Amino acid sequence: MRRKNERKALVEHIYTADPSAHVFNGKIYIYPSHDEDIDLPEDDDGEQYVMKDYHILSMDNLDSECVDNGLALSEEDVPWVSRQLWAPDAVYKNGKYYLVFPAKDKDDIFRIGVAESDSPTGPFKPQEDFIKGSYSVDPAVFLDDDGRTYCYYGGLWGGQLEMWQSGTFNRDERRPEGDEPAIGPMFAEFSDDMTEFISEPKHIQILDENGEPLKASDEDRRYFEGPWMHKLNGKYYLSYSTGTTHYICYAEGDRPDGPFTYKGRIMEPVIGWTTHHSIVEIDGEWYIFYHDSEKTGISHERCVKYTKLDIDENGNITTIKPYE
Ligand code: FUB
Repeated sequence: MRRKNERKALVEHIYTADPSAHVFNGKIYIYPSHDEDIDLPEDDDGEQYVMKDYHILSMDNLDSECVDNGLALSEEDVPWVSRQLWAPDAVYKNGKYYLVFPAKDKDDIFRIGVAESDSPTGPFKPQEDFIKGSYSVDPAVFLDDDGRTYCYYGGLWGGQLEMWQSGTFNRDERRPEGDEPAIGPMFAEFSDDMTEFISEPKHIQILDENGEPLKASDEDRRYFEGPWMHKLNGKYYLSYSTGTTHYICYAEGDRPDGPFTYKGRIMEPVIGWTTHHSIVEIDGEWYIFYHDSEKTGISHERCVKYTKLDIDENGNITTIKPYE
């Protein structure tokens, strides 16, 4: 039986995407991007994703009305930002809520910043500068059982991840091809006060069934953007978008920093170019929050939805066909 709000747009008065869902104090909070209603062509560099601020959504439970809690952070509030506030996430630590978000700096390079608040819905006060050593997009924050906090991040093409292969930013860097290993997502550990990375950021390896790194040509399985981490029965599950082939896939590992072994597909393509999700346990059941462009047919005008996930005791996830 479907829940009242299942597979429906949670709000329609603004466009929302890239939902990072969490339960804080028994209530559901969703940290999405806020898509602008703007007439721009599709472009591989993502210029049409012109997001200027964040609004946090909340629900008392999965069947209740989804509330837009208003402006939480705006690009003008952040000293280092020039434009494009893309997919954020949030974590509750030390009695504070931290919003972790990517945006382009004054040199038009994507960086990752942190803003804090006493409330899960903001307003959030940004740190003066981006996290030293951070780059690219789509930070997902994972608070492990031992209190350590990790950041998974990175996105190809418009997200600029491949432009850092040499260790410095190079807009013309060639992309790996064919049998070359695919570029994995980034991993770093946050300091306890969430102001910096205390480990050297490193690429995570996603391996195939033979223990070999996934290849660049394996577009049905290799990482593109939108990482998420969930933990079940002591195992770590990294899920992500394959970008060009539009799947959400997952891989399993024994440690938070991998390596991870590819396990399967979580979701078939949604309407729209991008697919981006989060996975959260609510009242003992697992749910995936995701977005699509069913309402508009326009890739950069998206709506956030959720649906239930079937996960067995071995962590296997049944693939979702979003329109069946
Ligand atoms: O929303 C802008 C970008 O589109 C995100 O950073 C990607 O994950 C994709 O959803």
